[in-house]
This record gives sequence, C-alpha cells and structure tokens, in this order.
Amino acid sequence: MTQEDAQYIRSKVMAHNKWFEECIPMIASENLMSPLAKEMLISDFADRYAEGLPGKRYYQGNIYVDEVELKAIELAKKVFDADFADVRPISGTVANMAVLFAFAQPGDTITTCALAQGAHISTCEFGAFGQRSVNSVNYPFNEHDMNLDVDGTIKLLKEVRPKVAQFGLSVFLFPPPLKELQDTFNEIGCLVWEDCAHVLGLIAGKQFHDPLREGVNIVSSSTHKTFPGPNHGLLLGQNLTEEQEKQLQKAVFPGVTSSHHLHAMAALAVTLAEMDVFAKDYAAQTCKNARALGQALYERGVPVLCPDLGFTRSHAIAVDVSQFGGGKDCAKALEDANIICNKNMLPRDTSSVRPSGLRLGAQEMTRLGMKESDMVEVADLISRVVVKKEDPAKVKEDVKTFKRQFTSIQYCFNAGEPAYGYHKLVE
Ligand code: DSN
Repeated sequence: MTQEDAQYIRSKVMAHNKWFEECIPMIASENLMSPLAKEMLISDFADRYAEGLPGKRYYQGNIYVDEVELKAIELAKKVFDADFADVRPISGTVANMAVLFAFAQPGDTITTCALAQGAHISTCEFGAFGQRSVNSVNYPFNEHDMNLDVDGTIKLLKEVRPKVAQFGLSVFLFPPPLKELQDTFNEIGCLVWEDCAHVLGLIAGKQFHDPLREGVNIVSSSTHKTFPGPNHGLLLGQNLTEEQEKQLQKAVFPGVTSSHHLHAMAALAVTLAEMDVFAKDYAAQTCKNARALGQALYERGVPVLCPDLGFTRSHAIAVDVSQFGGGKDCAKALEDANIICNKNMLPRDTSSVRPSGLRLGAQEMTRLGMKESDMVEVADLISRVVVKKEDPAKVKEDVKTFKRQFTSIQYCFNAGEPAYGYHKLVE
C-alpha cells in the first residue's frame, strides 16, 4: 500500500460523505449515529481487546471497558425492560448465530417466516440457519395483511412442534400476532425468539409491539436501523433460566465472537442512554412519517402495499413497482436522482435479483428532522422518477436543493451537529 493508495481510499470515503449529504436516505436498515456515539468509534476502545464478561476477562487493560459494558447492559435492560442483555454480538446476524449455537442442534426444527415474505437472509437455507443445518419450516402468510396467517400458524406450530419458534422480518410493516400465538407457545413448550433488528428503535419508543411481554424469550437484533446506533448487535432475554442465559453468553463468546468491537459497544451504550430519553418522540415521528409517505405516494399513483391498513405501522413501506419497470430498474433510477433505497421481493416474487418491489424507510429522514409535510415532497420527487419517468439527472438537482434543509442530527444529546463528514471528535 503506497501513500497514494491510502489517499485514494480516503478521497473516496470523503466523496461518499459529500454524496450522502446531497441524498435522500431511504434504506430501511440504515440510520445515523449521534455525534456523541460516533465519537466512541475513534476512541482508544477501537484498538483494544476484551474477551469474556466484565470482571472475568482474559486480557488486562479492561478496567474502563468493563465499566462501560456494565453500564450498557444496565441501560439495555432498562430501555427494553428485559431480564437479560448481552451487548457483545458484533452484528445482528452474529446475534442470530449465537441463538442458533445456544439453542439449536443440527436437525432441530425451527419455524420461521419466508424470504419472499420479508424474512432476513440469516433464516434461509443459504444463511445462518442453513449453515447450522437446522430444519426450517415457514409460517403461512397473509399477503393482504403482510403478516402471518394466525390460524394457519397455530395449526403449523401444533403439527411441527418446533424446538424454537422464530419471528422477525426485514420488510416489517406490522407487529407479529404474538399475543394470539401465546397459548400455542405454552402448549408446545417451544422457545420463542424474535429478530427485532428493523423495529428495535420503535420497540424502545413503545410504538410497535412489546415482544418480551408477548411471549418472546429472546430478542436478537442489530443496533443501527430504527435504533440509531453503531453497526453492532444485541441480545435481550426474558424468563430464561440461569442455565439458558449462560448458554447464550457462551454462544456469544467463545462461540461466535472473540473480542466484541469495544468501540462499537461503547457507541451502543451512548445510543442506549440517548434512546432512554428520545426514543418515544423519535419512534412516533418515524411511524407518522412512514404513513404520510405511503399516503402521498399512493395518491401519486404508486401502488403502496396495504392501503386499507394505513400502509404500515412501522418505519417502512413496501411498494409494487412492477408496472414501472420493476424494483431493480426503479431503484437504480432513483439512485441516479440521489434517492437511495433498495429493490425488494414482494410475497409472490421468486427472483431476489429482479423483484417487483421497493422498500422505503422513513427512520433516517426522521433522524434528520423531516416531518409529514416533507414526506409529501419526497413522494413527489420519487413519483417524478418512477411514475413520470423524468430524467433522474434533472430530479437530482431538486433533491439536492431539498436536502440542504436537513443536514443535522436530531433526537440526541448534542442535536444539531452535522450528520455527515467530520464531527467534533476529540476535546
Ligand atoms: N440486509 C439488512 C436489511 O436491509 O434488511 C438486514 O441485515
């Protein structure tokens, strides 16, 4: 690596920062960290190692790391009202792998949602579930409601009697019907696990569902979607036995992590402290914005799913753009207009490469301070590209002008700091 190479890389990262300053960010699985959380990422924690649990480490030098980790665990339990928390998984998928390592042996049956119905890839045959060689059986899905078919799911659970019943989606529009399934969980005695990555911030803000009070024993999650923290993971537990908690901790380390990215863990701790204060307002505005976006797009001729259900109860909406060229081409045209989103499979799709849908998230726009009236403007910009087929290069200029109003982070302790590029990172 020459210095020129290093400068090249740096210049590309800076170009990315500048580009995103001028974009409307709509990927439903992304967000912006607060300046205080981001500062943790370049602290000395980034250069250190810790293995095991606070007070029982394999390395010296962890005095402050332990204090931060204990605070992170305390805050996670408080924010989510959980019995148990482990802040060491380094991503959502790693958290999922830890649950699989702890509670599923190859050949065990786990019930899950299907990919085309919005499940995460880690639950698929070619993802972590397949790698663990578990036998995964999909729930029946009600396309109209974009949710599980309750009667069919009860029937399936009783027939299959899974060791673990797993829930959670990456196109997560409505809360799963956990309350309706609780009697069945009790009857068959399965462990109930939900991957809440997409809606973790909404759960923190009490705006979606409350999995740990609705029969879920284990929540796995990433921490950078509606929960606006670092790229990291989290496990929460409720009504687990001491033995089960230990199994989970052992699965995290030494099962699927060595050191647990201490800088990200510290950034997670800061975000937990912030969400303890700001989650309610942030999550409520995010959900309002998503619905307003759905309504405005629908009025502009874009088929948004679930119009009779208010489009969504979460941060995300799903739109069917098959009549406008499909998800792949529409997502690319929108990117050319500086509107960043992703193509997405809808329930009847068979190809993840050429799906008919787009998934649009409101959480990052909300983090930048946008409100319902701004969603109408965003819908206008989207429909100019997708429906009216205007030249994306022309729309891009209007996107840039619109975006200039929203450049700083909201719903955090030092709100108002710039959202892109450098923050005040050191004293
Ligand atoms: N792939 C992410 C998403 O966009 O939903 C989740 O890991």
